[in-house]
Amino acid sequence: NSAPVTESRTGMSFPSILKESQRLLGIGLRKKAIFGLKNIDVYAFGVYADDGDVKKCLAQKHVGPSDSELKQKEELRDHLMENDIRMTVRLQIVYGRLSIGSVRSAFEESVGSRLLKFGGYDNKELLHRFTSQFKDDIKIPRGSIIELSRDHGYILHTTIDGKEVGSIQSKLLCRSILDLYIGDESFDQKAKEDVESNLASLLHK
Ligand code: DAO
Ligand code: DAO
Ligand code: DAO
Repeated sequence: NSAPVTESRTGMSFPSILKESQRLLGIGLRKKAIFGLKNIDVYAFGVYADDGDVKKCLAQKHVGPSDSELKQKEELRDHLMENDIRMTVRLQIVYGRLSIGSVRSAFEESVGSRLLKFGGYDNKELLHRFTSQFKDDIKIPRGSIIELSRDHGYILHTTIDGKEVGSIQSKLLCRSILDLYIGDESFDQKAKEDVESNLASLLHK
């Protein structure tokens, strides 16, 4: 079935198939506390993976039959994040007043914490050099669509409203970005659980 799926809290609608072969596996919501007071809904996100790549990869994956169902699901999710599977995280902006400065600092904080977690990589200067490329004149009003796509060879492509703004080859960066959305401390537990259930059902097909 190919009907779009709506994120219930924001009403943002996600196509069930992207780039012809990437299937929607989970959706979630990124919130942010501002001034330690109020939680704003920043964007809704959808996580996609290439069907063929996933099937090939799951076919090679041996899940311990004696492991609990939960453990099996976690293993599948880890496997998805670690391997050379084409994936996309699609962000649909909800908060209409994002400044590029706040995007830079959120990026440095969230992505920075994961680079440290997976790479032991704590180069603030480099991160800052990277985010300084987010030009002040970029506009991301409500409804803007940012896609972060991992291509074969661990190349991360970033597009805003369909226009490529950059690409970088780094397994560590791809892993770090995916961890924000479907890792153990995902922005939204529901997205992570959706992905686990969908992978498990693909495995048992
Ligand atoms: O602009 O003052 C403000 C508050 C908004 C903070 C939101 C930060 C979240 C940014 C991540 C966006 C990535 C597209
Ligand atoms: O929500 O903290 C977060 C992570 C946001 C990652 C978004 C990357 C956006 C990169 C393009 C921005 C260009 C202004
Ligand atoms: O991938 O093994 C590697 C090398 C590490 C490169 C990390 C680059 C991170 C720099 C910040 C970029 C944020 C997009």
